[in-house]
Amino acid sequence: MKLIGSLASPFTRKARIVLAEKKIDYELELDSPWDPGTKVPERNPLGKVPVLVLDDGTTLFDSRVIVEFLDNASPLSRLLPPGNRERIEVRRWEALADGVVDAAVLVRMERRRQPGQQSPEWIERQMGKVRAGLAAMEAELGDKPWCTGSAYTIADVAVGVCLAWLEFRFPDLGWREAHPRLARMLAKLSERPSFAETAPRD
Ligand SMILES: N[C@@H](CCC(=O)N[C@@H](CS)C(=O)NCC(=O)O)C(=O)O
Repeated sequence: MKLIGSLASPFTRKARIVLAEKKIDYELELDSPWDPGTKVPERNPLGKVPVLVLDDGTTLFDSRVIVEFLDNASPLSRLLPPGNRERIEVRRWEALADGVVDAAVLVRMERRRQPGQQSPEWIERQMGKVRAGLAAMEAELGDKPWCTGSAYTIADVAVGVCLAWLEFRFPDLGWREAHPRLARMLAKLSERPSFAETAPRD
């Protein structure tokens, strides 16, 4: 199978980490949807990465669909628990972490516009979501080793990707001081080969 995405994309990284954790062979095709010559819209009508292309040509998106497919494709290192309540708790964490990234991406895009065209209100609205999401993750993590307890799941992958990407794109945010538990968790995650090998870069 082939994964299409960019090395800077947090959602592509989520899929790459899952592929590494589950030891699934794949080809990585680099394509940024922001490049003028991008072929991403031919694979995903939404023009977003990641896209997973299966051997029969089927295209899968978005990252949550890809993660679920991959988790079921191999029994190794299950990242989604089978029980309904447990699985939904994990997916809720993933939605929270992905939502923080979505809001931060909107801030980044707004800041790329001409200064006179930027909306400070819009930026502040999205930054409010980033701050509220981080606060919720810090509180809900508590003293647990992983997001939902003792098992490492896609929740931890999504939170780690979110935190590392904020550090990559918003180095002045300074989230670590107010979120020491999240900071400890990112340090622990960064030691995993799946994270170390996929650190975001341009
Ligand atoms: N919900 C999607 C979000 C994917 C997404 O926003 N990808 C970004 C790169 S990180 C993208 O391709 N943006 C291009 C665009 O919005 O046109 C997922 O989980 O895969």
